[in-house]
Amino acid sequence: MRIDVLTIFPEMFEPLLGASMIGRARSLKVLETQVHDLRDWTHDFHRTVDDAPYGGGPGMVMMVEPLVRAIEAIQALDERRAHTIFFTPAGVPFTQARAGELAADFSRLLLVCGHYEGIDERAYLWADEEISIGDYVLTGGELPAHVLIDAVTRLLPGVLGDETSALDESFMKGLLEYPQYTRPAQFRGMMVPEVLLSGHHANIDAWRAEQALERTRRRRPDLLDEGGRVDTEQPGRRSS
Ligand code: 4GS
Repeated sequence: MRIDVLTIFPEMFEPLLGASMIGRARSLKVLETQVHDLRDWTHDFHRTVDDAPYGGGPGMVMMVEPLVRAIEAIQALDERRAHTIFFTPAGVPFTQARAGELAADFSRLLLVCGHYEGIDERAYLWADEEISIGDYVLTGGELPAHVLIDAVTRLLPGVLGDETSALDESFMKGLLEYPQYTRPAQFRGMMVPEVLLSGHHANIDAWRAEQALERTRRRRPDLLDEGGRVDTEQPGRRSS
């Protein structure tokens, strides 16, 4: 997959894109990233990308002209069409299911990071999709872009080892994770649950399933349906 990012803070991307899983995906050539400075598409001496809102009010608005020039120029850098995503609290809430679809359905994404109070409404005509990463207000779309890149990259074929398949494809899909333990077996008087030390795999699987379900009931009942079962009708869940 190729991911292009359009931002006024390109320097925010290089460190995170080089680290951890995303760095590995790039080394493996599973992921290619290109970060673009929106100011490269301004024409004035001060490289202006924002202006005061029509109608008055606080703050500044991101101008449509540099944004659209940039999007069209970046589109033309590759023959694959880039599925273009804008980040805004007014977007569709981002989910694991959407991350999976983006990883599976597109070979190229263009992530547009807004700043200031907002983006000139006319620029949204160039968005294929508007995504929100949660109900809070950030200073810019850069952190949402990082969140999306991280969530999508780990789902690209070959990026993770065995780790994913076991957990993500299991009967515990749609539930919170069961509690995990590693050595030592006793820490300050706290024991690892006996069943995990037993080596009895059927019992261990049953215990984990029960724990995942119980934890989901207590902490995230919204993920379950009326009967307290995994809700396959959840908007964020994939039915397949
Ligand atoms: C989000 C969010 C966000 C909104 C960007 C105010 C700067 C800011 N974007 N999910 N202008 N939450 N964007 O807070 O996606």
